[in-house]
Amino acid sequence: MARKTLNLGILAHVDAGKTTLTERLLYAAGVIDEIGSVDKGTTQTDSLALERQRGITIRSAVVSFAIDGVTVNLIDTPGHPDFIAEVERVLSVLDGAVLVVSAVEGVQPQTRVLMRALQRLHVPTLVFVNKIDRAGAGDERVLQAISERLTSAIVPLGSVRDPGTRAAGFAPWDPEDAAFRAKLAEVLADHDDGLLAALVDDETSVPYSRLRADLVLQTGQASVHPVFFGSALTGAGVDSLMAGIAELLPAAEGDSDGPVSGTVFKIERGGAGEKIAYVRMFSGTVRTRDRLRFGQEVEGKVTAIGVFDRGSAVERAAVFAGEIGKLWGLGEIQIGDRIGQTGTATTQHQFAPPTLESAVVPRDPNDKEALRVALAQLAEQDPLIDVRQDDTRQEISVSLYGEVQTEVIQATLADDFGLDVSFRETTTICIERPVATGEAVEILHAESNPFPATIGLRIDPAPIDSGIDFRLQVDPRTVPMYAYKSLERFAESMGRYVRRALEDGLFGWQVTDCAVTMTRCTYQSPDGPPATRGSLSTPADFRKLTPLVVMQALERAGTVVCEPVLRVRLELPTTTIGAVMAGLARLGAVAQTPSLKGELATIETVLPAARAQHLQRQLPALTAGEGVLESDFGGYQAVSGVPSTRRRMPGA
Ligand SMILES: Nc1nc2c(ncn2[C@@H]2O[C@H](COP(=O)(O)OP(=O)(O)OP(=O)(O)O)[C@@H](O)[C@H]2O)c(=O)[nH]1
Ligand SMILES: [Mg+2]
Repeated sequence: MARKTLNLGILAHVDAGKTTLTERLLYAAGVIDEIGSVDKGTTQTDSLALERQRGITIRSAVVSFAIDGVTVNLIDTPGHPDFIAEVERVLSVLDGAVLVVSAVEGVQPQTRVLMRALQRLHVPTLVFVNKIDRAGAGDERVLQAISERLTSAIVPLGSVRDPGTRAAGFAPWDPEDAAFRAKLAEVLADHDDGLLAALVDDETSVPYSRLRADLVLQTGQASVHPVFFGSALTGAGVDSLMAGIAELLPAAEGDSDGPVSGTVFKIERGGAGEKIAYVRMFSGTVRTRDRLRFGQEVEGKVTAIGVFDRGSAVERAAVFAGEIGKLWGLGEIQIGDRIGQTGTATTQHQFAPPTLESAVVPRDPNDKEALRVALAQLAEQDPLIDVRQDDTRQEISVSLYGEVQTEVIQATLADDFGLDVSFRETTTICIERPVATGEAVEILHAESNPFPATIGLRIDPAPIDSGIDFRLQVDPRTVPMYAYKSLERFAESMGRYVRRALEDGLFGWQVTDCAVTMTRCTYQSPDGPPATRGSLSTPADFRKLTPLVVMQALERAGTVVCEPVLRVRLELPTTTIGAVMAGLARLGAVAQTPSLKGELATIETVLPAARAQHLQRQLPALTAGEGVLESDFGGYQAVSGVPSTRRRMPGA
């Protein structure tokens, strides 16, 4: 029997109603008999104690339901920007998404960030305009905002009655409705020349069945986004959305007999502290007792499998292509690992990285080791917190997105690990970019070289956002093949050593946006060239020598420290333009000329992340409480003045 699975993400700005909608969908599908509430802490997907206390989602959670013979694995994600990494980890495993927009608040900053990511990855996406029951709910106004600020390739599939009241409802358009058909045809024709030609010929000649089939096709290609309206609270419109999910989003196609391939997108610990890996299978079948390869040449044996089926995961003997499985027994597995093959999935980040860091200090100094272990476990679930040990200060620091995440880490350490900690003041995480070309070499047997190997490296500046590119430019005969087996393995290992060395630049920051070329290589062996004296060169020698050469090359290249900046968009009453422009000038921001629309002005500017926070705090005073600030990660810009060095001062 062919299994059909749809892995569906629910994404939105914080509080738009994702978890409530998830609950509604489970109820509509008959998985639960009673609808839980976020406010009472009784939903299926906000299952962590902290989520229930705070009424917000912190971790992505999977639940499933069946509809028209398709198993839908629904992934409820957090909307708070501090937890954007949770969304990032699931993006690569989705077959489709529902983007929830509040009918009251409309398109919000995070809505845009998420939609852009979904579009970049071509994830078929339906839009659900939620909360039509709430006072102030709009329909046309929200459609207008979606079309202007998210995408114009939208087709509302129905209309709202009595918005803003408990009786608010949604009715799908009648296929015979001429205005609906015209709108549908118009949007579809944008991506379908055949349809366009047929329409130009005779608009009425295209049967509705063809338009609908085209809608399914183009939704599946993520070129058109059907829009539904409803209320997760009252249930209005939820049946239409359910039907839309089944009809319009493409279920996974994967070959269960093919080679094993899957991606690990979530790690959690079970009741006994055992590691559980959530894997989305793209191809092949994994059975209990199978030995799997993953990560950097690691192997493990699967001891148990859970597969999502009508609600939560149930124990099964195998997980097939297309499905999401929970795997037990793989002690060393990490988020981002691909199973069935080695190497991690391409880590093309879709969202901004954390831009803050802070030292975590246990109140009881004797808890240092316990804290290290606890943070290592949290980092399994969220690698971006990037736990670092600062040896000079004897402190541990983590990367952070913001205050809410800091509070959550603090509470988790207290609740789950019994550790009472405080965070030092957060500081901005900068990066370093090389400014020129720098080259260095350490020669085998040279006085300055403590290791039996020759390594020559050249570092060149590379385009912004290109990351680190490593390549070999050496005679293959000079490569210690006996130790690395193949040229590819050598290149892969050297690339890894180089990347590790570049984590700490001249000012202590991650070095990026550079091309590193290995220009010289020699090894020492009893037989091969250049067989002379001493011991065999080992991989450890190449690994240890690399950072020395990298640092020398980097010193010659020089680096510039760059800080994270935000693109800021301010909306304010025209009467306050003068005050706001003066405020921006005080923060050293160069603002574009305000654009005016009636009583409202929009000002756009770019500000260092730290200063954007000041602006946010001053805005109410500058605009009589009327100003709205939206910000977006704008990459990194060279700091003006004295470059900051990563804090390594003696302990405070
Ligand atoms: N009136 C009304 N309230 C809603 C609706 N959907 C959700 N809410 C309320 O909005 C609040 C947020 O709902 P959640 O479901 O937690 O929103 P969320 O998108 O999951 O939030 P995060 O996961 O924290 O980003 C809760 O108080 C819900 O009761 C709706 O359709 N109508
Ligand atoms: Mg939620």
